[in-house]
Amino acid sequence: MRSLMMGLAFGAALMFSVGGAWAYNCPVLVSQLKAELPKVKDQKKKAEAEKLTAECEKLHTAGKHNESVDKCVEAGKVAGIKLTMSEAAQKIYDQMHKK
Ligand SMILES: [Cu+2]
Repeated sequence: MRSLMMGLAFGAALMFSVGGAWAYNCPVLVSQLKAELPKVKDQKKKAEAEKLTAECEKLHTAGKHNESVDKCVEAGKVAGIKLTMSEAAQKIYDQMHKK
């Protein structure tokens, strides 16, 4: 019983810390996009990526970090911007998207 409680407490702590790192990742991606977007020459791609970046920010504010990161990654792909995530965030992202 005691070990189960410890396990639960540990699990909750782990989830919290990972969730924290994950949530923190959206603003990191948004700032990377915003720094690179002005350099995008293709106006159509730029506009599309700007729209996706705005959605990413909105979703992050709404607490939907999974969807938010997805939008940012999509924006990066559209605009050809290489985004870098923290190692922890990259792991979660890979896990979410492995089939
Ligand atoms: Cu977020």
